[in-house]
Amino acid sequence: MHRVCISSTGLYVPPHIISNAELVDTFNRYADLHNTEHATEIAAGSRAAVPYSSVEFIEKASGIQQRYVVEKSGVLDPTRMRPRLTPRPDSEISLMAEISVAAAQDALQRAGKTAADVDGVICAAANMQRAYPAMAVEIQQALGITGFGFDMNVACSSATFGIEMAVNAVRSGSARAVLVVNPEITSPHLAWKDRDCHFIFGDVCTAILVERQDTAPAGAFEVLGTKLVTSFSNNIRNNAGFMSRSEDRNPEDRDQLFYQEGRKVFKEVCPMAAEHISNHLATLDLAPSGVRRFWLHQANLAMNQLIGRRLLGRDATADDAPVILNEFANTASAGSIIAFHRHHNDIAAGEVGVICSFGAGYSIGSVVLRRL
Ligand code: CO8
Repeated sequence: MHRVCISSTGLYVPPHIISNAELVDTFNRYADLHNTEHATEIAAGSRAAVPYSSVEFIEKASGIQQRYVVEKSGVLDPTRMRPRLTPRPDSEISLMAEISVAAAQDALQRAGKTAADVDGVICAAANMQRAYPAMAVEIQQALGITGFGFDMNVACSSATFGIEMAVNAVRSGSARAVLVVNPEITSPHLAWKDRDCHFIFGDVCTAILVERQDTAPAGAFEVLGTKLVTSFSNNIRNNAGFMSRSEDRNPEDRDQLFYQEGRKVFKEVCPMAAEHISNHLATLDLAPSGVRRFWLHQANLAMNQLIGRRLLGRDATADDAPVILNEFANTASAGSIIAFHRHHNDIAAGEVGVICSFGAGYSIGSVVLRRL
């Protein structure tokens, strides 16, 4: 059995920013169009009017100030409200693979490694662009990696679950190093016309290089342990799938996009996540008070504050649990990895940190790290 490290991470940030002000302006223009078009039914009570969204609500309820997206003009067109993506021929690299390669190359370069040092690619994300061939195999080929690739989806916990798979492969010796990539292109399946959730998500891609400790660069983070748990819930769901066509579904049907019971998620997931982290640390003879930093999933600022308080018995500072969702919004499984990517340089040798994801499933994954 080998000791295993996270050697480096990589980040791809999409080129377009949508501010809350731009988002709300589009939404409210859409509401006006909708309410004018359906004025008679609304007056008769047979259809509900669409109420205005507000920047103040979004910032207070979530802490999100902006989001990055792969395409902006379609999202901000009140007659469309979804990105305008151009189909690519099979001979061209697909969009998910393209952004994965960018993040993976960033991670490789930061660790001083090349494709020849890596034996596997796991593409772990909340959505895959196509059914097959696996995205990971295309990414593997584009990077020039000899070995294997496979896809996995555990929604917002995809990255941490992917890390566990990579750690197991490296620990057992079936791979020297594995790249876990998280291309989270959330904008095509977000319900931009739903006021309750139109502000929540953003696009991004992260990559994590998991490798044997004896080949890892100085300053790598040893993986002390990983712990995963799932518990079925309908409170975060998306019913789009390969049977939708045979069910004669319209891609715009509300259940073919992201939907949730946000309040219930908040109430149920926060205690689960805090307990999960404490239990995981206890199995390693560690306590939350001994953790230098928590890199938490980034869905909602108040959620992270509540989890921080439950863990530490006091308010967590930005140094205890850094926040990136103000800039990126919820980027599904990439959020905790962006927090780690942006906020790990000041961790001293010997200090311990925890990456933790939580989300649809429900699914929770934690990775306890010690800096070498
Ligand atoms: N503008 C103004 N008012 C609004 C708006 C808005 N945009 N939206 C709602 N309101 C109103 C509501 O109508 C309500 O009014 P009233 O009190 O009169 O009924 C009031 O504001 C309060 O609404 P809520 O109770 O819904 O507000 P909350 O305080 O609960 O905040 C949140 C809503 C921010 C959604 C919050 O509940 C939350 O963040 N919950 C946790 C959600 C979460 O973490 N979900 C995880 C999902 S991600 C995941 O698991 C991965 C999925 C895969 C990726 C999918 C990519 C698309």
